[in-house]
Amino acid sequence: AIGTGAQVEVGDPGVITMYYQPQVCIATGEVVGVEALLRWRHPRRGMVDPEELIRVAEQSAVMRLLTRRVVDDVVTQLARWSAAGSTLRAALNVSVRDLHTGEIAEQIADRLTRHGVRPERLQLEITEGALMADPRRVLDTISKLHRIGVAIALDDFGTGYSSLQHLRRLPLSEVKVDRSFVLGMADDSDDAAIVRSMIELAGALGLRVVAEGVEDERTWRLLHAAGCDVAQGWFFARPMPADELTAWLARYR
Ligand code: G
Ligand code: G
Ligand code: NA
Ligand code: MN
Repeated sequence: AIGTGAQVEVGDPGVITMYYQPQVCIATGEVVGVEALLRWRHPRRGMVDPEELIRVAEQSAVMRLLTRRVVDDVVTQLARWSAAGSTLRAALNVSVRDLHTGEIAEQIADRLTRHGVRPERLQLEITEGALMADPRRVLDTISKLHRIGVAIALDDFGTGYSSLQHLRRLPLSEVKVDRSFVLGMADDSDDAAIVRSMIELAGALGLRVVAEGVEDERTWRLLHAAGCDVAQGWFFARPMPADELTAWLARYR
């Protein structure tokens, strides 16, 4: 019972933190934003793949708590960057189930107001899988966020349940070309052709295009030539804790 001092031995659960990976404007070389990525450092297992953590969390109420924590951390971080004079934007990932209720929209609105962060500085990355599960409710939640000014990005574009309908029906500002295509484009002319078509299509629809998984200069040059807007990948930096990012930004250029 509570108050007896007895505790269930669950072991050290480790630490969950947010890492941030820079996104670079291809035309100017400027850092325009960051993607927030969850990291779980386990005392015995080391860094656990976030996909594994999320897969497990999604089967229970833990995902809801995890997402609340991510929103809190990212908005708090945006407020800190603002206070330091930075206009950096941050994107966060949400899982399918997070979008099935309006709760996340309310939480985000509340945190932005509380921290005095402008909604335009925040972006939500959603995957097409989320849209398949319950398109109406997901669209409802996304529209709520869009109305308050939060930007929406379609993540992993080109994989899974890709439908060009999503590009039309959703209030998107950005598509992220899946890294599987970007990783291949320097060596595989099919991948390069697919990436170029995606850039052209998104551009024609007025959407910003981000290429993720940019690992080398050749890929960067190909994206530049193709008119891609933003690049993200190890060529610039790996995801890192906020304090390391501050130091990295100071060194960059
Ligand atoms: O960070 P990579 O480093 O390994 O991320 C692996 C996967 O985990 C990606 O598909 C990414 O979208 C997902 N992911 C990372 N951080 C978060 C998060 O905070 N929330 C959710 N829902 N997914 C995340
Ligand atoms: O949300 P999404 O699945 O798009 O998550 C981005 C994933 O891509 C994260 O797991 C991140 O660690 C990973 N990533 C970021 N940059 C690179 C890169 O240059 N190469 C590879 N292979 N992975 C990357
Ligand atoms: Na993402
Ligand atoms: Mn992605």
